[in-house]
Amino acid sequence: MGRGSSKPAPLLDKSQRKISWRDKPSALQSVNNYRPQTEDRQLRILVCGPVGAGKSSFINSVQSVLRGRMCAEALVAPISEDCFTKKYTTYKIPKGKKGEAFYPFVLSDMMGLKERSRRNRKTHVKDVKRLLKGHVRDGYTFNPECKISKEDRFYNETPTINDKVHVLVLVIDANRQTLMRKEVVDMIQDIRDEASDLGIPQVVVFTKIDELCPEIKNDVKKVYRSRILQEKMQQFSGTVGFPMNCMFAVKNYTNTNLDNDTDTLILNTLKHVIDFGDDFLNRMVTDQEESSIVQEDASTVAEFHDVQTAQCDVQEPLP
Ligand SMILES: Nc1nc2c(ncn2[C@@H]2O[C@H](COP(=O)(O)OP(=O)(O)OP(=O)(O)O)[C@@H](O)[C@H]2O)c(=O)[nH]1
Ligand SMILES: [Mg+2]
Repeated sequence: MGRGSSKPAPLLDKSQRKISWRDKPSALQSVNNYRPQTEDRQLRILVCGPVGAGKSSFINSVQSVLRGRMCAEALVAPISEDCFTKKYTTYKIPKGKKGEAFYPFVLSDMMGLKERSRRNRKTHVKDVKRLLKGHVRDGYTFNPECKISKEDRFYNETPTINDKVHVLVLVIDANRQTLMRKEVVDMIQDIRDEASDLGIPQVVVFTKIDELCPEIKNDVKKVYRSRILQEKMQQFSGTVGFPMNCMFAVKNYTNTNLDNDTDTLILNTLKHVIDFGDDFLNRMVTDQEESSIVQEDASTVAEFHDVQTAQCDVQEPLP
């Protein structure tokens, strides 16, 4: 608190998160070292959230950090554009210079949530539900008027574990979260409920923190010391019922050059997202393996039963 002033200081004494700002190489290394427990498995991160919150920019930022150069594969809205992303698109990130291999996680981008009619909102939530279960193929264009039908060529009747979503990232504009319309908050809660029913972990990523206060704009390392950001997170946590330890903040790359601190913050967030998703992916794989063992056991019992019945059929009648 400043002397003689009732206004609280913009910075908290202590950072609310531990981030090794000087150790970007080990943050990068830990993302580079990530491998799902089972080979051929791919971790799917679904990036969801209100229109214009910075979803596509977040995907580009993650790509930029991992590739060490600015990437703009996911098209980003010019400031005035509303609902810019309309297609469900999954981004793979090449690993290594020659692009021969990819990271074992993908980021899926989708149309933003906005305050439409009640019917349109319900449609959107139904689409997200199908996305979470892996029923929507890449390239699907969202239609607010009707959910994807089972006859649609982008409908996937038999999703594999890799098609399903393993972690849901809710991207929220830190400057607008309190202005979010009730309809959008309701949609977020409905989507959360769907994800929770499926056991999918959820993470919130606050964006545009550089516009939130001059302290962060001047030095992104102050992010978790910013009083206003902490307040925003707490408000959001209260409104939407999100635990604080599942909430993170990033400054997306817009038109700036890459810098170590912004990279470190994005990597730190990404690592948490991967960890949450990986726990769920492993659980899914274990459940699937167990259910296939149960199925195998059941068919072994059935085969044994068939053999016994056949043996009984050929037994000589007792004298
Ligand atoms: N200053 C600042 N601007 C950002 C940040 N993230 C995104 N933006 C800007 O916000 C605008 C919207 O970004 P997008 O990434 O297109 O947002 P979106 O959520 O994908 O938008 P829709 O696809 O329309 O739902 C763009 O003009 C971005 O440059 C950020 O962290 N800081
Ligand atoms: Mg977008």
